[in-house]
Amino acid sequence: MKSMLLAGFLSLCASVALAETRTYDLTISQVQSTIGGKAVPKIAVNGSIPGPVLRFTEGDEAVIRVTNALKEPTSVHWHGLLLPGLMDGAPGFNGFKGIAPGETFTYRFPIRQSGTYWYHSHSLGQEADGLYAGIVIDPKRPDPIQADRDYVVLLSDYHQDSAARIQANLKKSSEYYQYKRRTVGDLFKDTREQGVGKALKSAGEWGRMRMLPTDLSDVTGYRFLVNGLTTEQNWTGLFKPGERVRLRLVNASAMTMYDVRIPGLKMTVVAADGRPVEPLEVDEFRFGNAETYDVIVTPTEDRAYTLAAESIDREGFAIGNLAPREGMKGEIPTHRPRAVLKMGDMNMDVMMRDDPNMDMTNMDHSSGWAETGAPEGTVVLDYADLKSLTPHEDTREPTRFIKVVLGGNMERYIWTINGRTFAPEDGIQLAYNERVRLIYVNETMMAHPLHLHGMFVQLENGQEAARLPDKHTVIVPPGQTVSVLLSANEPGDWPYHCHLMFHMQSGMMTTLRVAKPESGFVPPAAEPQDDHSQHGEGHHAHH
Ligand SMILES: [Cu+2]
Repeated sequence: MKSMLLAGFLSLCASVALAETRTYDLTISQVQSTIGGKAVPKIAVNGSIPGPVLRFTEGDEAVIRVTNALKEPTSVHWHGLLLPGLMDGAPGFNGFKGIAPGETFTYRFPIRQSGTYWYHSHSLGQEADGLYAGIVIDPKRPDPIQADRDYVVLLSDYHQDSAARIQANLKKSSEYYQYKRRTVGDLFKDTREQGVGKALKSAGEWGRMRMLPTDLSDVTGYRFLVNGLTTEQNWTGLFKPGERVRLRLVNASAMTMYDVRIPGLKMTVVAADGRPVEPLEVDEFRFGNAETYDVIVTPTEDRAYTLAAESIDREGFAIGNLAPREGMKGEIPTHRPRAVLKMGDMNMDVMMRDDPNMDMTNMDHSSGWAETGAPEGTVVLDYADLKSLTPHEDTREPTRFIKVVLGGNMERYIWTINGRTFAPEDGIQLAYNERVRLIYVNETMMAHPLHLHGMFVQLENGQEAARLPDKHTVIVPPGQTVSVLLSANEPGDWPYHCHLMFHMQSGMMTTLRVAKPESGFVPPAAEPQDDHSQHGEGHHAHH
């Protein structure tokens, strides 16, 4: 017995000795940025926007010393990483108080995973003002994804207005940045095309939802950057024809989703949110805020290929290049038409609840949001196609079903979860290791990328239970219902929020609490599956 204990102790020492400590020093400071032409104050990490890419190997001990050179508190959150709550870096959660001006906070945690992730501030509007960068973690074992070149491609949206100013403007009027909103003229045009009853009905419905039919985005005026560079500054990933190039795409934008394509190249998606998936060949994909995708491309010609990420409101492109030599530029694609939201983007259940006699049989139930404008024959990545490369160990049936209702009031620019804006005392309480189904019901006409800290959820996308894709951020399309499974195996108080910066700041955030194993917390008795109609195929039901 004693010798077994000793052997165990020695092997523990050996594994500790093998783990390498990777230390980084990051200083957060204000800089004058001239990206938009005129100098405006922005927030940088070690003087740059984005900050330095942090690299680790699975099994490393991460030591990251963050010094705050701002005049306000700051924080750094490691997006998608599995770690102890205190190290997650969200002020007000798990005893983390933020980093006061002049202070240094040392983050220290073991690296338990591999893949593409990123980090950003979780204080005030600092993330939108520039505090973001990539994280790359190599697997301990040889990487199943082999490539000749490996680039982080981080997309961000850059505004002349500070985050504080944008937030104040939206509070004044949610339409402050809406230059392309629907007008009365549009309504009369619809009336001619659709008949009076139908057009008025849809205008009335939109009015009651306090949403505008063109709510693809609520902030405009952005310049879109690739690794901090404008289109003119031309970020370039070099290749030799025939090489396999791995692109680690990170959407670090505050308020922008994109349709991403590289005309002339197929993209093979090999990882989503850092987790390997069965390789999938696509022409383009829709990219939600805070998501990451790893793709492999194999350019064979001796020419520049344009990496084009078009904002879904068609305001602009983030443009980069893959090229055999520096200074080459591919063609910039023309903009696709801006989609207009339709009846199918409204939550039918809410409408039926409000007006059970409403006849919806003659209405157009298609979704404007889903219309990418891609030419016919284009293969667009569908969430339903994502399949985990490795099987999950935990495939238990969930014993509880919890609704997470996303709501909003555009008149007051308030965004809610389960009818409430963020309050520290609210939240969802789970027992340790409980298996639950979270049912996301989007009652608004905007898509919300919902992010859970500290754990991955498994997206119920129709794949077999063991192969559901892991996600840290899930786009919930307008008016639709999406369900995910969660094994609550990371104790802590985890922020759970929309990753559109100004939605989170306007209330669309709550806490998901996972009890400690020793707490003895017992979850409420398993509920009957009364919400069955709400999950799985819920969003196909009306098509
Ligand atoms: Cu949102």
